[in-house]
Amino acid sequence: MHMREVKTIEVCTSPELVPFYGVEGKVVVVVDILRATSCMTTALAFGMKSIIPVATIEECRAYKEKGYLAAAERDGKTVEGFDFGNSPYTYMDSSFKGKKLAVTTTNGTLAITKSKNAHKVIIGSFLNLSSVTNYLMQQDRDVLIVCSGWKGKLNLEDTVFAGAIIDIVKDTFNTDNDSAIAAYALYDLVRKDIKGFLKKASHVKRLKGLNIKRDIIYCLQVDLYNVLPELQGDELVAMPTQTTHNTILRKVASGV
Ligand code: 3SL
Repeated sequence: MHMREVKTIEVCTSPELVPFYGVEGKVVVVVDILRATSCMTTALAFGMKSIIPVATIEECRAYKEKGYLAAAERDGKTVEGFDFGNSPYTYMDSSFKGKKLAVTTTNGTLAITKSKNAHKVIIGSFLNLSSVTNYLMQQDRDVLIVCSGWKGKLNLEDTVFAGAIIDIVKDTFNTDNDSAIAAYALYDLVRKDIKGFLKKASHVKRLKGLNIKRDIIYCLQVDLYNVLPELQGDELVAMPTQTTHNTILRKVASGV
């Protein structure tokens, strides 16, 4: 009898490296803890109907001109001419229920568009960690975690989060990918004080410089939402999720 080989999990530390991994046939988890994927998770949790991630400001402006809600961020700031930037607090508002949002961000939406040929693209953040890991453990595909990083470079917060995913799913996946091994080792090293460790992160310093401290604290909370954003065509929508695994929740929350 032919047995399927054990599923593999890899970590790609920058959108620029996606072509070296390839996404075809895989489940890709796109991660931009600060703040794009945390923001998307929040918006869908609060009832936004769908989110259209686009790589460029021009594409986003075209959606705005067609009457969509549109959010654009570059270097942490709201782009002139747009109503919204990239703060999750913007979307904690029931008036967005049933609406469609187009969004472009410095790194996160680029990571999504570069991953779009995958079997599935889902969106991961600490805010929906268990929804993501429950899904990964139940499906039968190899997984690539695509970290958005910062302008082509690795960042600490996405790498630590990739390690947190691996910590939970490691019994159902194999990996011989050095980035995945490194992400898990980093997570394991800092798991007891992730917030303290991430004070060193360049983007934490950048956001603090812009006086955006409350977003950082918010985005590092674990499992606020049982929501699984998935890319369907050009739009991210919330998929039904499995029941949350409370033991896993407690274990990870104590480290964050
Ligand atoms: O790069 C991105 O996609 C953003 O998340 C960056 S920021 O947190 O909005 O500055």
